Amino acid sequence: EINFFFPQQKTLAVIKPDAMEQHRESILEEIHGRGFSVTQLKEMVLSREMAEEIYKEHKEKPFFDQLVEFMCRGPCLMLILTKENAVEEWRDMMGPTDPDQAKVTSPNSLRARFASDILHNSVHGSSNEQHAKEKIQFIFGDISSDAELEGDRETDR
Ligand code: RTP
Ligand code: MG
Repeated sequence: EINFFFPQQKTLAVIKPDAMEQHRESILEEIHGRGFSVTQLKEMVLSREMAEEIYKEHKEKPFFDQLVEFMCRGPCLMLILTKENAVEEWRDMMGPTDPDQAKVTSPNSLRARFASDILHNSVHGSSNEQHAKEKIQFIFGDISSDAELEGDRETDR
């Protein structure tokens, strides 16, 4: 039997302030149900500066100020999700940015079910692996790889 090797990938997922009270548990259950490992998790109220950094690629967009304000209005849950193809799979689970579109094209997606509108759309996910690495580093600092963590545990015994 041939064993194919699928490398693990990490992505940054955020449960946005609009979804924290009502939908946080359902979203977490679904994340686990789809086979993601949550390798780090942190609840925090983002500062303006942090929200601007996370979304700096959108600095020139007309919705940038509203977006930053929204992201700072209450606690967010920041998660590192680990799985094969995690970036694409998490975006697939989220669905399109606009819930009105999501309801048509991806009715089972998180945004179709939990988002209120194109701004207040319940979840964030890195758009590519490079962004995932940068934003994870920004939010969580230097994280050891799982292999390194295993190694540490080995020497602790
Ligand atoms: P995200 O970055 O949060 O995962 O969302 P996304 O890739 O699906 O969408 P993106 O274009 O990166 O936009 C980032 C977030 O900005 C808000 N937005 N508002 N009012 C508007 O037209 C508008 N467009 C985008 C949403 O919160 C979106 O998720
Ligand atoms: Mg985006």
